[in-house]
Amino acid sequence: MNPLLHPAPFSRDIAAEQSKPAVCADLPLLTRYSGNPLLSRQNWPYAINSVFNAGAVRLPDGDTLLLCRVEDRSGLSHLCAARSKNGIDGWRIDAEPTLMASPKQYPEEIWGIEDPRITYVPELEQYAIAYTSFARGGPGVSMALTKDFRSFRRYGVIMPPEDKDAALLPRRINGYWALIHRPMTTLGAHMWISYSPDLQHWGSHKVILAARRGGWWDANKIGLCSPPIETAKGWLMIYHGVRQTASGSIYRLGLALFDLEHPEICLQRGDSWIFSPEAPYERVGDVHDVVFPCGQTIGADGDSINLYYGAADSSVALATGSISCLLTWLDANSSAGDRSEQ
Ligand code: BMA
Repeated sequence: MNPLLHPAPFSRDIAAEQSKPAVCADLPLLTRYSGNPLLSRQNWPYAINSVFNAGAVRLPDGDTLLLCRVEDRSGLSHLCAARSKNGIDGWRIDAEPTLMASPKQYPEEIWGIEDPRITYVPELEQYAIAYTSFARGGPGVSMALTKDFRSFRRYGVIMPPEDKDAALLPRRINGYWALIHRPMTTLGAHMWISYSPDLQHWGSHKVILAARRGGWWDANKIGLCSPPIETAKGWLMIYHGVRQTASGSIYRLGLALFDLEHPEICLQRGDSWIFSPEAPYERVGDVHDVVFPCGQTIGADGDSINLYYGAADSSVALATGSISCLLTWLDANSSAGDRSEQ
């Protein structure tokens, strides 16, 4: 097993957490890289409109791979891989799209594919990519498996429209694969979990985190950001909340923690957001006031994280943080469980 792909043993996380609780209880928890944005239209080897919302993974050779959502000049999106030795600069971008929509085979992708979340699955020795496929019925969740980000086994739509913001957990839960996703239902835009014996057939659907109501920062619409991180305390989840205002939406980030063996149980949910559009490249772009992570990598210490996020639907940016700090902050700033009824 490649240690770069997996957090270090839990004991090390806990040790780090105990050594810095006072500092971690305060914001900011995520620090913007001073050279942001990392990637934008100008960096691309072919003509595009924008690049944003990238899935992320550390490859066995230590490289960071970003699978970026690229919007071409027809307005439709495809996925394109960029690789870097240090996850910061020196990006080597595929000369052509890495994964294109295939509408002949998958008509539900007729308007493109978007927002990939990558999970390395040790049992399969492959990466599972959950992405949004877009067509007349609206956005749905599709899945593909790959070993190398060069060839892909496509599963097609696994959650029909309207659904998006999905990621697979890296291991089975009680014998079943588990997918977090965000269907739009008559109940609203809440996060659900579904289980499958084979990655193709899904059931046992349950709401795991509901959008709050009224004046909350995460009222009415929430969704998963990067794939949940397994820690000794539970699955740590970064999610986005969408605030509707008179001048448009604001996409901000919050934290929640879920039970390791029963991930439908929310153990903690932060009351305030932890990251919000502030920098010019987050506030102004094709869609103003958006921070939208789809991936992170974890350092060799098992604690430091590089969070890669789309900024204003126009570029890819980086913020760094520490898993133990995020957990410590949750301890100090959450109500028990889910306060969505409040
Ligand atoms: C969401 C998704 C994201 C996008 C965000 C802001 O609904 O479509 O791809 O970044 O809106 O436009």
